Amino acid sequence: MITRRFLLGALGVSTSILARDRTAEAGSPQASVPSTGPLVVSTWDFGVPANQAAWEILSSGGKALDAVEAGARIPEADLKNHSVGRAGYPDRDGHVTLDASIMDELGNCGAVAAMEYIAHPVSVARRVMEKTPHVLLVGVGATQFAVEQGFTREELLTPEARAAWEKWRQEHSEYKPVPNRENKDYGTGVPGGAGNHDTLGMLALDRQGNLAGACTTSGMAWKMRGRVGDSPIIGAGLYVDNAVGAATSTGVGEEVIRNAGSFLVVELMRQGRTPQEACQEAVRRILQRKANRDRDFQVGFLAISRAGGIGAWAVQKGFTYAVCNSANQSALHASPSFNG
Ligand code: SD4
Repeated sequence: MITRRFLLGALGVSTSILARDRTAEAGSPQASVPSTGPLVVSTWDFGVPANQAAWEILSSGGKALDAVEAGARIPEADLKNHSVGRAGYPDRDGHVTLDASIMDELGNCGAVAAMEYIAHPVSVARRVMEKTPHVLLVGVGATQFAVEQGFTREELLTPEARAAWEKWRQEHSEYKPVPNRENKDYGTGVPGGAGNHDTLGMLALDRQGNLAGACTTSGMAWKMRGRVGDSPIIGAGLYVDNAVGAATSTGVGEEVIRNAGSFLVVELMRQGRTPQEACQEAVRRILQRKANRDRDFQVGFLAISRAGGIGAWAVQKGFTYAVCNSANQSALHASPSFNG
């Protein structure tokens, strides 16, 4: 079992950072320059190369917002990654539909959901934020907006993803109305785990002391057509408050949406919890609502405070997250969890 002390030690988080975190709720909305220096964290192992792309911007004094967009574009372009961007696994009808969100230090945010044919949803989300009066564009409207903005319209279903979908169809000739239950993780056997579908959630703190976050995914593999998870929902899959901290999530999005997960994590930090305590409590709330029913799913939260503290917690073991700062650009950590 990974103890709190072990995790903090592994992260190099000092008790003075924790002490500062506990006073976060008293903080003003103005950013304070972090004594920890810039920092970027991401969900899952593919967060390591994503962090490194973000780090190129952060380490040269760039903005957290630019860093998280650049970082999220790495798994979006990775043909081996079947859970984010191009080459993502399709829905049950064979369509690759992408979700993404982005949020900056001022509370500006943008998102796209169930968007087809555009390989970099995080960048379209940023355009929604910067070029429209809206927060969220969906489906054909999102694709239309992206094309108007100069993004290339292209097929995102790769031969490998198509083959995996066809295999799934053969094995599931009768459609079952609870698609998440079909998405068993190959390692732990739970929906939302690391085996076949993950999400990149990325949070950054820049040299100016400003926070930003991004979240990008192709959602649950073989989902119902039109299904949208937590990742493009501000407050569910992503939330940033420059006075407090930032949070993101991965796993079964329905469970996160029901509990406004990332907003909850940030609010708990505002009340004085450390990032890790806040993530743990948010997972506990999700499980509490489930009572003793249907607890065989994965949800993981990752959070940073404005002081540079880091925390994570998950329902099941197996959730990993990448941490990148001036000391180490390729660290990967195992999140503590309730179940093992
Ligand atoms: C979703 N949260 O669409 C995403 C999927 C995911 O691990 O993160 N799976 O619900």
